[in-house]
Order: sequence, then C-alpha cells, then structure tokens
Amino acid sequence: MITLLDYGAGNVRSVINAIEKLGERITVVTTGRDILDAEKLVFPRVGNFGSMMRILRQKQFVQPLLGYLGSGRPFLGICVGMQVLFEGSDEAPEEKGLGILPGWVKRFDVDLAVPHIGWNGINVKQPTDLFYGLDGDEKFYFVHSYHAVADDPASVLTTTDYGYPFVSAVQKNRIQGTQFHPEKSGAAGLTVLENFIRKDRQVAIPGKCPSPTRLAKRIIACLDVRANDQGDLVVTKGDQYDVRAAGSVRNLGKPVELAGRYFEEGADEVTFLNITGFRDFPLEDMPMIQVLKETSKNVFVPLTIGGGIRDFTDNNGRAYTALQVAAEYFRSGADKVSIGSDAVYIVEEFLKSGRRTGQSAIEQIASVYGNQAVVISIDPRRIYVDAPDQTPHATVETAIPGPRGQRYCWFQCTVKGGREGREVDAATLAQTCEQLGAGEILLNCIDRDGTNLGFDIELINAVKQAVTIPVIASSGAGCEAHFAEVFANTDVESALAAGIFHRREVPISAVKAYLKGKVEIRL
Ligand code: 1PR
Repeated sequence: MITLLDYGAGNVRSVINAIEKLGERITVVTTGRDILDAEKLVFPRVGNFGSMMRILRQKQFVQPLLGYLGSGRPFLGICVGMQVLFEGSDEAPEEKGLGILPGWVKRFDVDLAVPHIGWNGINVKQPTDLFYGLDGDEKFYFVHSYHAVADDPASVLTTTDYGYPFVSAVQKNRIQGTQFHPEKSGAAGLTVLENFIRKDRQVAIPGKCPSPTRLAKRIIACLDVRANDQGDLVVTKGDQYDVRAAGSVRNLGKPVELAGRYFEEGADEVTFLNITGFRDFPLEDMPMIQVLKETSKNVFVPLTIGGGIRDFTDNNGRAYTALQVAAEYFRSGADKVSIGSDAVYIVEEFLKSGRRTGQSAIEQIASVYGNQAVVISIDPRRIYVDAPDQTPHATVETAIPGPRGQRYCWFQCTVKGGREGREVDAATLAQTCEQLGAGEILLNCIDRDGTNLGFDIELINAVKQAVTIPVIASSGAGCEAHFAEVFANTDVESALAAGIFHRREVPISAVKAYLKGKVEIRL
C-alpha cells in the first residue's frame, strides 16, 4: 500500500494512475496520523515552494512528515516534493523547508529558456535500487525553474545538465527524491516507480551515465477536439482552421484512442484543444473532462488541455473563475492548461492600463499551479503591408511576399478560433504573457495550419526572440524534414503536428528516426 501526500492543489491524478497501473493500491493522506502510519510515502508536488510549505503548516503535516522521515521507512518526493527535503528555497526564502538534507533550492541562472521543460538525461552518482533495470541513458520529464543545490555530495543521487549540472535526484537511506516526474516519463518513469514500490531490487549504478546530459527537442501530438454534428466528441482537423469538409465536421478519430496511440508511438507530449471552448463552457462540456480522465489512465507523458479557460457565468447566474476551470482540468489529469482567446483580452487590458491586476487567468493559475502549468496558445495570421510605416505594429521583411507582392507583414493575434483579428501582434502577446507569469508559448499559425507546407519560420523567430520561456512551433508540418528545418532555423524547444499524425502520413517514430543524429531527441 502506497500512501500519497496530497492536499488538493496539484495534479496528483497521474501519479495515482501510474501507481495503480503498476498494480499497487493507494491511499491519500487526510490527517497527520495517516502520514505517521504510512508504510511507503510518496509526495508529488508541482508549483510554488512557499504555498506548499504554508499548506503543510496549516494542515499540521510538518511534524508528522519529519517524524515519518526520521523513521527509516521509504519516502519518494517528486519535483517540489523533493525540494522540500532541503532547508529552503529562493522561491519563498521566508518559508523554511524540512531541512532533512543540507542545502538550498535556487532558481536556474542560465542563458537558456526557464522553466527547464522537457526530457533530459540523468548521470547516476551512487548505487541505488531506483534505476534497477534501466541502462542509464534514458530520458525523464522535467518541468521546473528551481533546482536544489546540495551541501552534502553524499545526498546527490543524480545530476542533470542544463547550462550547468544540477541535482536531479537525491538519496539518503530510504529517503529518495526526483526532480523529474517519473509518472510523466513513459516506460522509464514507470520502472522507477515500480522499483520504489517493490523495494526488492538490486542496488547498482546503471551501465551508462551520459555526461553531459542533453535536453531533447520535444515532438508533440495535438488533438483538436469538438462535438461533430451528431453530438459525438471527435478529433477533427482544420485547413487554416476550417474543420468542415463538404459541410460536415471532419472526423479523424476518437480522442482517448488517438492519444493512447500517440503515447505508444513515442509522442513526448499530448495536447488536447477543445476548439469550441470559446463558446461552450468546458465545465458544462463534461465529455472533455472525461476524455482527460480516461487518457491519463494510460498515457504517461505530459498532457496539456486548452479551450475555454476563462471566467464564465452560467445560465443560472453562477460565476466560475478561469482558475476553477483550470483546477477541474488539473484534477482530471492535465499537467498544463493552455489559454487562447482570453490571453489576448488580458494582454489588451494590460497594454491599456500598464498595470498588473493579479486577477487575470494567467496570473491566478500561475500563482497556484506554477508558471510551467500555464501555456499560451496563440493563433496568429499574417497581415501584409507594403512598408513598415503603414502599420503601428512591428513588421518583418518577409521572404514570402503577400498576394500583391507586399514585402512586409505583421503577425496579428486572433480570438475565437481565428474568427476575429485583434490589434495585438504575436511577439507582443507572447512577451506580455511571459511578464504575467506564463511558462510556455504554443505558437500556431493560421496561414500554415493543415497546409503541409512546413512551419512558418519567420513567425517563429519573431516570437521566440521576444521571450525567454520555451516555445512550441505549431502548424504546417508535412514531412519529417520540416521538423529538422524548424529545429535548425529557430531556437524552439519543441514542435507540434496534428494532421500528418492523424492521417498516418508520417508516424511519430519516423519523425524521430529522421531527426536522430541531427538534433537531440528522446527515442
Ligand atoms: O480560445 O482559449 O477557448 O482556446 C481555443 C483553442 O482552440 C486555441 O488553442 C486555438 O488554437 C484552438 N482552435 C480554435 N479553433 C481551431 C480550429 O482549428 N478551427 N485549433 C483551433 C487550432 C491549431 C493547432 C493545430 C496545428 C497543427 N489548432 O493546434 O493542431 O495547426 O496542425 P497541422 O499539423 O495539421 O498543420 P480558447
């Protein structure tokens, strides 16, 4: 029996699903006594170090936790659940950590995108049972802006490189912790969890220890989901956002089945976009929540969900905040939520007033779930002009002239699934959302969507250069070479496709086979 320490805020559904998948029973802590009575305790936690410590104190869990950790029984901390073992964190210097391990948690100080998001390797420093059965060159899923700096080298189980080596797992007697998420790390991650659960594993150092480790470029499968005319929830796909063919919504498959297939084929992440979310309120659209719950039972890579994340008042006058909508998605198995239309309205307000309110969906969700949980989905289209002085927006000189031979364009943000253009350009939107606390940009492109012509490199460079957070290139992938092209010509951390995967024109494994040796990927 595994005891899970959860207090409501984070996404623990995937940890529960992974442990249950391994055939183990699980019970969730409700009182301090449950912690003290546990046989094996798992503490998964994403988000803010300070809010975690405050809740642990309010619930009077700190003393029981210290008691448990002193008892010599097995403990596995995941992400911030590992960081809590240290003395404190720069994220909330006023809050003391548990101080089981000497050291402090610091923010990444690197010339690279922060948060560190994606699949990276580990370099195992000491014998352990946690990696039993692994070769040592597997990659695991990380998502964090802070990392532990251990004062005692004996507590360092693994290091990982991101600009410099940082502590990616710790071990002290039967206390273990990973900065990465085993529950989101595919087969390798499930092996780690199984090793923790079984505890009859041989103690060893895996044969391969890559040094330095390398962050992989991510290949993401995207599923645009909506109800078709018969009322069934289907994966659909647009051509430049038009999802109808001969008057009917295209039906490319069932969401849960397709997501499962992409996991098996090696997708590094799966994204669901509820594309009619701007008009249908997702908490009334329970099938989407159900899709997420079902998917997360069998898909052990990160899941992002977008569509309809905004404040809403239903027909009975009951008001919901975007944070409540997001919370429901996190509880159902999402790791990140993506905000589309609402991000444009938030940025418009911010640019008008020049003031942060703390009330926007971006700020609220980021403050509770962490920046890494907030993705901004941008739906831009090109607006051509003859010369930069014809528009107040920042233009680029383009190698793809407009219909009348125009050599300049700006990238206009749209809302409501591309139906309405707004007076904000994509780079400004991305930059402002980063300031407000977004952790990643999902950069679509209406001009390229469904065309198979390749990614819009000019758009991607314009946005990537405006931000320091990771950017996902999206729209237009038609063959394996387009992925190599986007990674060679831009600095994006990941690339997303939909149509070619749904229609089985190019399997994910073929994309990875093509990229092998050209860019770092997870195989
Ligand atoms: O505005 O917060 O409710 O979010 C709605 C979400 O739904 C947004 O993320 C928006 O991008 C998405 N969306 C709305 N309408 C459509 C549509 O297609 N009619 N889908 C839509 C956007 C774009 C991509 C697509 C890539 C790759 N889909 O995600 O998957 O372009 O396609 P490809 O590889 O086939 O070229 P809100």
